[in-house]
Amino acid sequence: MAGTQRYLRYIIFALICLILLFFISSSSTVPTANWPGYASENPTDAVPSPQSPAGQNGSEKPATSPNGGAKLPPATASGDRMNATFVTLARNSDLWEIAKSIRNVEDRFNRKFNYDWVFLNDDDFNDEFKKVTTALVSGKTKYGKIPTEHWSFPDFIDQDRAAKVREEMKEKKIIYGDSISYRHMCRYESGFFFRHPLMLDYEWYWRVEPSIELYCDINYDTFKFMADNKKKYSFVLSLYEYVDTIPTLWDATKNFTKTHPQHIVKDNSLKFLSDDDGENYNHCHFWSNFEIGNLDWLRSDAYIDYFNSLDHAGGFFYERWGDAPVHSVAAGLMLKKDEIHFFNDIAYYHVPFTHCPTGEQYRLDHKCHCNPKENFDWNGYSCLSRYFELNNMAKPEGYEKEQ
Ligand SMILES: Nc1nc2c(ncn2[C@@H]2O[C@H](COP(=O)(O)OP(=O)(O)O)[C@@H](O)[C@H]2O)c(=O)[nH]1
Ligand SMILES: [Mg+2]
Repeated sequence: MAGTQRYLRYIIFALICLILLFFISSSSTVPTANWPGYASENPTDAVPSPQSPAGQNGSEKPATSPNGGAKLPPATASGDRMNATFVTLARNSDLWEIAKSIRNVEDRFNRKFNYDWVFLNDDDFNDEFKKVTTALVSGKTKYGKIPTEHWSFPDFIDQDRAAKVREEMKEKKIIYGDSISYRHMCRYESGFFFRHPLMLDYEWYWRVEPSIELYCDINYDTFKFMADNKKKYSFVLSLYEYVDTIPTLWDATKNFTKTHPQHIVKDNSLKFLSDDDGENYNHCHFWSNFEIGNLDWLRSDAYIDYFNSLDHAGGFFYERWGDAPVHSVAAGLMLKKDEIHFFNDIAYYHVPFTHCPTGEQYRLDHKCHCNPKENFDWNGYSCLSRYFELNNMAKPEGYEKEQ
C-alpha cells in the first residue's frame, strides 16, 4: 500500500513538472533568442553584392560585400556604402595586437557596415595572420606585399650619413632614433600606402594600428559623413611633435611652398601649424595612427609633389620625420580649413593618449566606456584648443574640468 502511494506521489509530481515546463516554454515573458543569422543564413541575402568596388559616383550605389567566409552576422545599417576601406600596416608579429583593434572597430562600428580591410606588409603575411584577421573582419580582407622600392633607401640617400644619425639619436635616447625599419614605415605611410595597387580601388580610408581602442558606439557611416560634408582629412588627437625628430621639416616645407606656391590654398590651417605666420613651426600635428581621409587627395599632384620634395630633402633618413607631421603639414597648407574634421564622437586610445568625448550625455547615449578624466583634449600638451580657435569653434561645456 505504502509503495502504491509513493508511486502515485511520483506520478503527480512528474505531471506538475510537465505542466510547469509547458507554461514556462510558452510564456511570452521569457525572452527567445533572436540574433541575426550566423552560419545558417547567407549574409549576401541581406546586403546586395556589388558588381564592382562600391562607388559613390554612379546612380546605382552598390553596398559593401560582406566577408562570406567569416560567418559573421550581416550588416545592419541600411543604405548605400562608400567606396572605402580600413587599412593597416602590420607585421606578422603584430597579429594579436591588431586582432584587438579589429575587434574594437568591428564591435563599435564595422559590424553595422561591413567595410573591407586592406592589410599591408613589407614581408609576406603568413597563413595564421590571414586566417585570424579574416575571421574577425565583417567585410572583405585583402593582403598586400609592399614593393621593395617603397621600403628601402632611395639611391640619393647617403647611407653613411644616415647611419651616423642613427648612432647619434641612439645616444640621445630619441624614441625609435636608431631604427631603420621605423624610418621605412614613416616614409611608407607618408608617401606610398595610398598608391598600393590594393588601395587604388578605393576613395576613402580609415587607418587602424595595433593595440588601439574605441570607446563609444559609432552609429553612422563616418565615410559618408566625410563625403557629404566635403571633408578630406580627419583626426581625433593632436599634439606637439618631438622636436629632435623633425629639426628641418619646416625649412623643407618652406622650400616647397616657394617652388610650388600653386599648391598652397587660401583659407588653410596655417594658424594651427605656426604662431608667426609661417616663419616657424609650432610642432602641432594630427596624430596619424588614427585617420579617416580621402585617398584621391593623397594621390593628388599637390600632395605627391610635397612628398617628393620632402623625400629628396632626406629627412626621413637624416632625421626621423614621422608621417604624422608630414600628413598634418600637408593638410594644414593644402586643404581648406573646413576640409579637415575633428571626430569628437570617435572615442579613441593609442598608447599613451585617450580621446574621450567631453559631455556626459553623449557618453551615456553612445555607451562609452572611457574615463573622462583621461581625456587628453584640453591638456596643455594637446593642440586641440588651437584647432578650435582657428575654426571659431566653441569648446564643449565642461571642458574646464578636464584641463
Ligand atoms: N610591416 C611592417 N609594419 C610596421 C613596421 N614597423 C611598424 N609597422 C606598423 O606601422 C604602424 C606604426 O608602428 P607602431 O609600432 O605602432 O609605431 P608608434 O605608434 O609610432 O609607436 C603600425 O601599424 C605597425 O604595425 C615594420 O617594420 N613592418
Ligand atoms: Mg602605434
